[in-house]
Amino acid sequence: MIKLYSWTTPNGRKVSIALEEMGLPYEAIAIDITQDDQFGPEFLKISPNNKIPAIVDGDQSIFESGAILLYLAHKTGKFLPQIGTQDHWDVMQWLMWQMGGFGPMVGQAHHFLHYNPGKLAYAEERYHKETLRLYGVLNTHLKGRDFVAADLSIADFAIWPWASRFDYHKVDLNDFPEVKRWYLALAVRPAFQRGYAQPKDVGPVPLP
Ligand SMILES: N[C@@H](CCC(=O)N[C@@H](CS)C(=O)NCC(=O)O)C(=O)O
Repeated sequence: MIKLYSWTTPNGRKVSIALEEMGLPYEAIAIDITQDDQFGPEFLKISPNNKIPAIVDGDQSIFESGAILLYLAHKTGKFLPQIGTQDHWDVMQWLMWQMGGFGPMVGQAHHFLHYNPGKLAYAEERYHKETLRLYGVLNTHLKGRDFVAADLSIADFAIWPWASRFDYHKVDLNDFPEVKRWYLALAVRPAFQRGYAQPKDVGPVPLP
């Protein structure tokens, strides 16, 4: 059975949501990053960058959430269209958009606006502005679409858990109605709700 090393954060939930949607059996192992579990020598053997998530599947060991999502999509043949099609690259480009922007930048917004407010006005402004810009891009893209790409995909699994922290990055989803519609449609899916509650249940999916 797949072992998922994770915590109750957007990057961790990407993978638990994917596992739930794919119907893959897994064991979620809590790596409490508030207690520095991510620096433990056993965990570093599978995640040398000392960050969650990581998975072990038989003799395969993978860290970096984007790589894990791709691994799971290839393993199951689900949620990633066949390579060579535009649909495939639509998923890939939005997955990379999340990994390179709507994760790192929004994460910095969390750092300065939620965890350490009032310490550095310039950084708060910079990352909030960039977060709002990224929401604008996503909002425009989602017009007339139910999902980020043609169908539900690993790109939705990657982006949605970050949007679920709208409160941390001080975004009113009412200002981005297409993102709100997409977010709410996925929030009611039982697999998203089960994945959100891993590796421990800290309350229901946030609703705007
Ligand atoms: N690029 C990595 C980022 C992972 C990441 O930032 N994980 C955070 C939690 S969401 C973490 O483990 N932080 C612990 C630390 O920085 O010490 C991925 O997508 O897997």
